[in-house]
Order: sequence, then structure tokens, then C-alpha cells
Amino acid sequence: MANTTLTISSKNYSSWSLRGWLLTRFSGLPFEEIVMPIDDPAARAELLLLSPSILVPCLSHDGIKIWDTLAIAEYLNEVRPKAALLPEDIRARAHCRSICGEMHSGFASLRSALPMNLKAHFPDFKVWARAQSDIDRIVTIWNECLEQYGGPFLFGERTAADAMYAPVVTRFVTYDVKLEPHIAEYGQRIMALPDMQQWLADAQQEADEIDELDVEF
Ligand SMILES: N[C@@H](CCC(=O)N[C@@H](CS)C(=O)NCC(=O)O)C(=O)O
Repeated sequence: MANTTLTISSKNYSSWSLRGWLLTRFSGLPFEEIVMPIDDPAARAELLLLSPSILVPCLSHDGIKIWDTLAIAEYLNEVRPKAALLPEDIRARAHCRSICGEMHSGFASLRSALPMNLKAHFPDFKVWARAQSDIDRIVTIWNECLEQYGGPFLFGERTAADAMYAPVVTRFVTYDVKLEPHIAEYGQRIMALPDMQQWLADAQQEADEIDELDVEF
């Protein structure tokens, strides 16, 4: 097996896979993808060997296994410091960790009501109130970052935060969420990243839709 692998699942549905994959691409560490079809019991057994939590993403590097997206971000920042996945300035770094943590543990309503589904498009989707509160909070976070650090990414240069929020950007596109122009422009910037374009193209190639996965995943 390659020295560095990243185990992921569906590119269409798996938002955590997208985050882990973008983080690894942003780090510049060459890696091989292992894509697990996680609705298949045999694949789940194999996944248990690759990822102790049976969750993806799971990074394997130099014989070290790292699972859970935040742990992957921190590890990659340590082994690839020049990629600056976390900002250099201690205040900005603390801010970046805070908003990454907020994404990691929060926004449950947004995640369950607007699951990631890159192939789908729901024009004029009706967003219910709790999911709207999550959206409002995310827009506040992005506004503060773009204003404070001057863009074009959340902390000026591209960081882990942009990877953590990328599946929110795709949800806003999928569910036709109306946004102020400069917030929409930030989303377009993320969607236009070559790494993002590659992921989106791969997602389009994925086999048929899986009905039961049209929920939080
Ligand atoms: N807290 C974890 C969440 C990972 C997670 O929930 N992954 C989902 C895919 S997006 C998964 O592996 N689900 C497997 C399953 O439900 O069988 C992280 O940050 O990596």
C-alpha cells in the first residue's frame, strides 16, 4: 500500500470525506485515495481495519493512522507547516481553530435539513427556521473573517477553515440559498478551486443515487 492513503466514501454525499480530502490536497502531501462504498457490509468490515472509528475520512501516513477531520487538519499542519493550514499569527490561529471547531461540532439543523448532495439542485428550496439560524450564524462567521483578514479566503490565504466550510458552500448551491453578493462571491471562489473542481467532476461520475443517503451523512 502507498505510504500515504486517505480513506473516503461517496464524493457526492460525504461531506466529511470532502473536508478531509481538501485538507490533504491543501497540505500538498501526495496521497492515494481509498474510496469505500460504505453501504456494503464487506466494505464496512474492511473500513474497520483502515479506520478504527469506522468513519471516514481516515489518513494513513508513514504508518500513522489519523481519523476525525480536526485531528487530520492538526496533523497535516504539523507535518506540512509550509502549507499553513492554520494561520501563522496566534490570534488568527485561535480564531481559525474556533470556527473549525464550531463547524465540526455544530450546525446540526443545517446538516440534517440540507444534506450534501452535489449532483442535486433544488431551486427555491424552503429552508426551515432552525436551519436558517445555522445559515445566519455561518454567514456572520464568514463576514467577520472576510472583513478582518481581507479575503480572498476566510483567513486571507487558504486555510483549514476553507476546507471545513466547503461542504456548506456546496449546500448553498444545491439548495439555492440566497446570499449577499460578497458571501456568494466567496462561495464561487471555493467552487472554482482546481481541487474542488476535480472533486465535483469525480462526484458527477459516481454511480446511481442512494436514496437512504439523502439524509445527514
Ligand atoms: N467527526 C467525524 C465525522 C465523520 C463522519 O461522520 N463520517 C461519515 C461520512 S461523511 C461516515 O464515515 N459514516 C459512515 C457510516 O455512517 O457508516 C470527522 O470529523 O471525521
